[in-house]
Amino acid sequence: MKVAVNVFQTLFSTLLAGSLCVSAPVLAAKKADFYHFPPGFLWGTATAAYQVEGGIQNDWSAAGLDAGQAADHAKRYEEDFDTLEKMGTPAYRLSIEWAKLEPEPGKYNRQALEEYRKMLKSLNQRGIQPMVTLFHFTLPTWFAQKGGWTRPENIQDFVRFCTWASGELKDEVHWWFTINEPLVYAFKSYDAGAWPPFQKDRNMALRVIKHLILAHAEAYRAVHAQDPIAWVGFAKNITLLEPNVAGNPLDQAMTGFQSYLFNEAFWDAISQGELNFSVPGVEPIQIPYNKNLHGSMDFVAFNYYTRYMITASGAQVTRPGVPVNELNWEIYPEGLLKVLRLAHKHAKRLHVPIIISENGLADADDSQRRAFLLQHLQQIWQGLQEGIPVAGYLHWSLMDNYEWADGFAAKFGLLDIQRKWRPSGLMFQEIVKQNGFPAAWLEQHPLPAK
Ligand code: IFM
Repeated sequence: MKVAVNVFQTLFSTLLAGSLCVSAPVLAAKKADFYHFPPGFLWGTATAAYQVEGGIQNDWSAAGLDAGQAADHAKRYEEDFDTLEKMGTPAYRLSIEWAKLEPEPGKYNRQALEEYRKMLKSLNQRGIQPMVTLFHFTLPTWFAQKGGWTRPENIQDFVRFCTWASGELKDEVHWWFTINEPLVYAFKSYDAGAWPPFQKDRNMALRVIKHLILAHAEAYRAVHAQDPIAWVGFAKNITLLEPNVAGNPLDQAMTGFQSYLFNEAFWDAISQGELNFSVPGVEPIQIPYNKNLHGSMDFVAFNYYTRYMITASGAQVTRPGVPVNELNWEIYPEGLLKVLRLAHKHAKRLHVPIIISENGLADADDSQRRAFLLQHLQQIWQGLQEGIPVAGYLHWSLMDNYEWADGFAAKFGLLDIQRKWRPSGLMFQEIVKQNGFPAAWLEQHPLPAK
């Protein structure tokens, strides 16, 4: 394991050295015959426990959003890891289910722990680096019942869990993500009322964001206390937000505000160690300087899926006629490069590398996924040419799974739920093998309209 970490450190040093030589100016898009990625690039796929494992009881199942057997991964993980080995990906991002591991406050389920240890060992034995998320949208019911993330005093429960889990699993895991997509979670659960606990209270959503920032900082320190050389970060969803009418100052102002709140505030809080966010009409988020928060990320990780256009009223819209996936999310590969440049601003402050911790689309008949993959990878390659230190790309997802409130209808897998490889899965395997792809593939796989 330590060897793998050192290899990675070398890759980072090389990437970071490159990023210092090529400073911020945006270079003209380059053309290549073959899009080569750097040696040691971390290719991988990503999943989350509740979406794939099956048989989990937590706040979602208690609320009637039961994933049931999900993708049955708890029973089929060896077969799934055989698939990962065939795919040749050196990394795999998964989550461990807090509700399973700590069914009652402070009482840990050793059997569940040993099962995860077996899974993680199996990945390591295959030479696949596990990257483990500690909170990926789902909670133990006892934690949800005591107010979840709405109460600052509950943060300590999460920190206790992180201390225990990272201490127990530190021989198998060197990559930790404290939290997945904190802003998506806060707004879906407390503003849109679409996810448990189905509240519609914007001030509460902002309070939850504040508590998640503080929880991340404490969890980051807790994991480092167990394993000082671990890589610890969190996965931020970055949806590119742009003014609906480019020259309209009201659209621009609203975009600036939303973009700061949704995309940058969390990163800023970490790189500055404090946050003062206030706009009229909603509760401010105020975090005075906190040394545990300051610098609490060893890599900048983001999940990129789509872009929304912002109107003066704050609506997030998709322009008619643009290519979309089955969930009506715009397919906008150029947005990935824009987001990489934004992430680079924050990564540079802390001198850390960047990982694309999720990217993918819902595409049941796999007619768009190959073009999507190639076009997004081309943008990453361009970012690398600009000196942006991108260390890895994790595709969401390995196999079709439970897509939250959309259930099983949205199919994000490189494999389907029966584990049949889709053509895009085979293409990803080839890309990983060649550590890149011929430019001709881009022409051979144009993006079809849906
Ligand atoms: O399925 C989700 C995942 O849990 C978090 N990121 C976005 C994915 C697709 O919606």
